[in-house]
Amino acid sequence: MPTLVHYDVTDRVALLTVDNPPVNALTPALWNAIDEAVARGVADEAVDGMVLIGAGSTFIAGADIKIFDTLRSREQCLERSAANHALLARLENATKPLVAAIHGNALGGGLEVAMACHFRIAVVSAHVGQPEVLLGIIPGAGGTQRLPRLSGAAVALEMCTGGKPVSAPDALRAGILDQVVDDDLRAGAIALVNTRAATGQIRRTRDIAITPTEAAAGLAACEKTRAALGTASRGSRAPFAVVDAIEAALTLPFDAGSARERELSADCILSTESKALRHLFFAEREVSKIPDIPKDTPVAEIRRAAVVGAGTMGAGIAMTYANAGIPVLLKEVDEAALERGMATIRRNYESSVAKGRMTPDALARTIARITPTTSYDGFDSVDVVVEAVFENMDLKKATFAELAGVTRAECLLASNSSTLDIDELATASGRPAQVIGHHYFSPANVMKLLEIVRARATSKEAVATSLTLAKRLGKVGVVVGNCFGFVANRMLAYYMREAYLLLEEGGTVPQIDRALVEFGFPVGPFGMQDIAGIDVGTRIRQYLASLGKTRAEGPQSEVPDELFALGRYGQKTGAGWYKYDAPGGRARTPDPLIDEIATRAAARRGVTRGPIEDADIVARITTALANEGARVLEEGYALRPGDIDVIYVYGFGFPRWRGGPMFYADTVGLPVILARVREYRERFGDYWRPAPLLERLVAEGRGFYGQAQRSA
Ligand code: 3H9
Repeated sequence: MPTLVHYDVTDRVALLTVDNPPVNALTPALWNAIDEAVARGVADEAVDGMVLIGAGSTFIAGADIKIFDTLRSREQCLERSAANHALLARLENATKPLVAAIHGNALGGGLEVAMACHFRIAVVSAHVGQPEVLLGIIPGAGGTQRLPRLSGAAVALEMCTGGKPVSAPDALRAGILDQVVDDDLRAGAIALVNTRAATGQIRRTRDIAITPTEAAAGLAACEKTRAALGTASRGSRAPFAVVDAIEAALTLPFDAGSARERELSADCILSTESKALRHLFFAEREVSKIPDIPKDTPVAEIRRAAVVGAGTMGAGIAMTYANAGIPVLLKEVDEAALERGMATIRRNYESSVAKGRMTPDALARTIARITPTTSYDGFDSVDVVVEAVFENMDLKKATFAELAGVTRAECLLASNSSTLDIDELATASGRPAQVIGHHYFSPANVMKLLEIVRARATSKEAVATSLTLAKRLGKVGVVVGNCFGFVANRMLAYYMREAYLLLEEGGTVPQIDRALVEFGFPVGPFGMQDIAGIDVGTRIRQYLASLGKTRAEGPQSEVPDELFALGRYGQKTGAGWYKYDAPGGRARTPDPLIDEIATRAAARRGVTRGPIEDADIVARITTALANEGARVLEEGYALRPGDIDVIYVYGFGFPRWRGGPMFYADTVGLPVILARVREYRERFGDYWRPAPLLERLVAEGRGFYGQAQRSA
């Protein structure tokens, strides 16, 4: 068994060094080891005080998140948190000064342990936080009771409901820390123990009194936070539980408040919301692990980049590189197109400055990293080129052939295509090992998803480089296979097919959008398409039709093509699925014309329109996603169900707290999903074919994540 807490005595101070790589997460064994080390320090006559410090890159980053899966009942949760509370009370009751020395992060249970110590010192670069709410839980080891006593209720509410860590200097100002040092943390902590030990000082956070005035202000802050959460945290329960627990800190003695925290915490741990968020925590980290690409695969350094095409996507991609500090050439065919692209970029940055998100200096520095050009000059010194020209195979092939001639042999050649075959582009380049898809989502400088499309001949180095680059660009890179639409848009075609058909069957645009927004999407399918542009989808449909193909099996609604024919492309033309106050405007109103068009389209297909329940809308759309997701998985275009979940959460705003379309399907139950697919097949036709993987999992009584599934 490795030693989880090392015990060394220096200058009559016991250094208790937590050593549980990679992030010193609190497992039950580590909790016990800390308990024992503190007890040893108290009993050690050669010791006047103790420092709790972390080995490696961080203090304690919180409870081991995997542990929550082992807690199956309320009783188990209550028992575990009562044990943790008791342990922290023992630390706090230590009769010699105990100092937490923080570097890296003190998060969740890590900050809770630190707050049970008598004093806290940190290096200036450290951060402290209570991010539990991002996992659908609340601080469950006294954080909701100790933090308001140190920082006041307002700061505690902000930290615990938002989950964002605060810097050491801010934490010092808020009273969470007692001292911040520039460098030698260990020496600073030992000195702090010695001064406190010399004067016999011990400060127990639990004993800090909350005055009636502070309590009244805190209760008002609780009400205000609840009201703000009412609109901001749709469907998410944990932030409200946090407020309830902090309210208990303000109104009850410490032990009673702690008991309330334990109850609220237990309910959250067992919630589906928390299971979904915990699943995503690990799924997001799993996406960068590719089974046949070892960790030590060489990764090219990206010092300079180029983007070809300064349309909406190209401009956004250039901004992404510039924001990450990477100089980027932005190429267009002529000065006019280039100037349009640069104007978009300038407008975007200026709007960030106007909103206070960027300083004018930063704007100047960042935009200076983008060099507009109409030639390939300088392409021989870039490490990556992203092709973002018009979605046309011949044009893209010609571009790749040119790029191979003007770049160095090792330069990565990435295509931002959302639909075209990357293998064809790879062949056209004559350098297939370097060719890969980098599929950004609009707006490219904002959306965090990057689909990394691995074509037949793409080298392992190109994939590994792309994953590392994605992180540097602030994106979540997910490696997918080279099928039509890749993973995100291939599944989206089924989502949109159902949205159009539901409209023809009698749903309305505002109703379908509202049902999906109430489910948790930030925007419904029609609102989303009005933003992206109805013309984009129609052009892809037309291109496919010319090849004798369709995006999704089943009936192709003619309604979107009719809107296209009317010049209703969405927000940009002032009308699409909705009417807008002006071209480019956002204030929208429903348009009765859509119902007329849908009624005619339904009549042509012999569909009788009638009322549809919101629940049926959600069921149809989420079932379509899960069924197609199962096919994508079985065909190997996504490596794991979690990859699909991450794609949908980051690419399309699938509600995080539902875990993504595959996790959500498991929570509904795959037998229920399969029964729906079969029912839809009866009602609508054979295009509703159950995915073989779905049928097999149901037959085996398993879910996408391997767990047992209840029967329908
Ligand atoms: C809590 O504390 C509840 C308490 O209130 C109640 C207590 C009873 N557990 O992110 P990285 C793994 S809830 C298990 O890539 P970075 C992670 O999976 C917890 N594993 O590194 C990865 O593994 P792998 C509250 C964890 O440098 C590896 O460590 N705390 C945990 O980009 C490296 O992680 C949090 O929510 C964990 N707690 O970022 C903090 N943390 O290499 C969660 C990390 O196999 N953690 N791992 O893929 C983080 O925010 C980031 O990991 C951190 C480092 C900022 C610390």
